Amino acid sequence: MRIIHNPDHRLHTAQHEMYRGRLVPCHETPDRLDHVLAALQQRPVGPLCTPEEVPDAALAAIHSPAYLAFLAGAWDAWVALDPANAAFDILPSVWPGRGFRHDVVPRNFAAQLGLYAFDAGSPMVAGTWAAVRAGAACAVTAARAVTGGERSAMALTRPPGHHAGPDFFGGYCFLNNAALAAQTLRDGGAARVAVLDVDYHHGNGTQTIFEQRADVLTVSLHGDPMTEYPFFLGHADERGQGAGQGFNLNLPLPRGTSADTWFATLDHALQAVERFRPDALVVPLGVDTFEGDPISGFHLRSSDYLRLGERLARLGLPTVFTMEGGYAVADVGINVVNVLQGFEERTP
Ligand code: Q9C
Ligand code: ZN
Repeated sequence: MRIIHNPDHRLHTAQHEMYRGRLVPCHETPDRLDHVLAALQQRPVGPLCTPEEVPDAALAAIHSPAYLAFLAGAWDAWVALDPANAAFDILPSVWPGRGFRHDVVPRNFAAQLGLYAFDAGSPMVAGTWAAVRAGAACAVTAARAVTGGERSAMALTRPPGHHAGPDFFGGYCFLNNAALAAQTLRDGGAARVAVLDVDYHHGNGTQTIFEQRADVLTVSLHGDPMTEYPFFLGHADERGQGAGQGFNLNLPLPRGTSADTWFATLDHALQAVERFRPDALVVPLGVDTFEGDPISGFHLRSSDYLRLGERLARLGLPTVFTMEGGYAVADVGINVVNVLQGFEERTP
């Protein structure tokens, strides 16, 4: 398996996220990726590469021009609000709730932040845009490798991507790496692409990006949004819209779900993927389903990730993995590399 890692991920190092009335240290930290790279040194599952240059047009296939321009200019606009802002992370504090307009982009940058953000837990810093652009390049490069004949590749990057939509950020995500990979596979000749999201949290951004399309099936296995983040999407009755009707599948599970129940539900997800007869697969891989994860509530053990990799490989599809959540930092490397090793061992 080819591993495309993001050499610029450390440029995105933020201080705080807003949680229940206070600023708490970020869960999504650079050492998450360092642990995966260290685990790969112990157990190399394939060549480690850096991303190719990716034109802005590739990003524009998934994200709106106004949103991309907002992200690119965010830090300068933040500091222009007040030079003292340079010492602080960018976080929003006002949103256009129900009754407000979403079709006018205010000139005030604090207002723009609220228009494009859906939470106050996803800080941006001076290097965020450079880091997420390089991350998107990892996703596109990984998908191109698979289009070019590699059986599988992983975009090993942070920050993650699956909560980011066409024109919104949140859940630590800014550009949707899994969607960029899926679109690159489509452009490379795959007529149908399946996305199977195994992160603890519902992949709301990916669902929203593809919900009107029949050429990309989105399936997500996640904590029930009645109690779990991102709360406002991810229910079982969301089956896609318009031409995409029937091409989204949500499998919500209660907080506290055991590994046995999780794998039984994964079987349903795998059957839905097989029925779709895709030409390629994208797996947004979050290991926040781990029993030791500090912000999640499933009970997978490290050995379960070997099993997950084997199950995914059994589909026999060209596969791109993207790195999503997982916050039990010291175990993130073992768990991610277990998935990749399980996948490789099942690959003929
Ligand atoms: N203090 C991903 O796993 N808020 N995003 C949790 C805990 C947001 C998770 C609050 C969780 C986002 C990619
Ligand atoms: Zn997650």
